[in-house]
Amino acid sequence: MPATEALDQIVSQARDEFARAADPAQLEQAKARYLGKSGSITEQMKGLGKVSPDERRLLGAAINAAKDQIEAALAARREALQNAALEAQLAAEALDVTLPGRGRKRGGLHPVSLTLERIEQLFRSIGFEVADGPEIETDWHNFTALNTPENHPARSMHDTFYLEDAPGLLLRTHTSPVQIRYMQQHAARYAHLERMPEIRIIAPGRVYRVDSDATHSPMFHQVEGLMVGERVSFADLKGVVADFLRRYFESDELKPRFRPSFFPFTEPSAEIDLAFTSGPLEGRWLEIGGCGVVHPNVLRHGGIDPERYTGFAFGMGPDRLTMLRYGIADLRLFFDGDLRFLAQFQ
Ligand code: 2U9
Repeated sequence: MPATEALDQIVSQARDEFARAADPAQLEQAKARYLGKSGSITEQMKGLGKVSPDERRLLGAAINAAKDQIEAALAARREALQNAALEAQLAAEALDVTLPGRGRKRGGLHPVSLTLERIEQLFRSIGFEVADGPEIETDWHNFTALNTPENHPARSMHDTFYLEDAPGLLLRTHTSPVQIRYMQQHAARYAHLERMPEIRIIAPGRVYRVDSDATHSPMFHQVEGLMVGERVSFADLKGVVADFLRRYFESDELKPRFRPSFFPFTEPSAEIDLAFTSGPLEGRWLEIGGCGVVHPNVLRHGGIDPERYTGFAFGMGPDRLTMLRYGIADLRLFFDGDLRFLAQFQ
């Protein structure tokens, strides 16, 4: 075969192979077979030494022309593969810039948080401080200090969540232990004074009981109040609670009722009921909470002399207060986390 024909064949073979290369790696391998150290073109070059000078000039020019053609084909295929890769990447990462944005919705407070803030504000305005404490409590702070006897049903596993691996610890069943801790600190802090300043606090927060249905959740909220001082009486309690309810419901059209009851930590004790004298809830008595004069044993556990100081305490359910204020029938709506419900309070 004449040398130029052989070169034409090599060029057309190279073009075919480059076209078949599906990716840059395959293309580089094909290139080596023609332009590499022992590639076809290189082999042709080596043969030049064996021919006469005249022939060498002609053949050399022909080989160089073939090499140029192969290099051009290689460059064209390289560019084609690069373009294809770019197209594929663009297709895979395609963005529809005409889609509407997702936006960023404004968050808001949970309805029960709104109620707690409102309660705190109302009590601050009459000189009460807001106190808090741990949700994991000792049996002593939650029950013993509150005059709750060893055999009281509230202490049973059916009513209280106990910590399995920590004897003596439980999830607080009321916020009362906050008041015990506060009394102890307050009594110690002012022990040097002739007379202890009055205690006026509320303790809002989460509490836990083994209970779950339409009106009970294993976690719910409580706000308790405590006032201790010389000559603090049940009359003060009635005034503070009645005033709070009128301001909370923004209505003078309501009647609070103090119905005799029993709690281990207060004596005497009362349930707080409420009736509206107008509006959709008119005439029905609603249970709002409990209250009483702090039991002498409880004051003693708080480090306070019950011969000298007296106090009142009350407890209310902010979940219940929120339901009444907004007319909500099912407590579980508060804890399901459904934004369609929760967003209505913003
Ligand atoms: C101390 C002393 C006494 C707080 C009180 C109640 C009555 C009461 C309920 C309200 C709604 C529980 O969450 S609820 O179901 N609370 O009935 N709470 S007297 O008495 C105290 C608190 C602290 C040191």
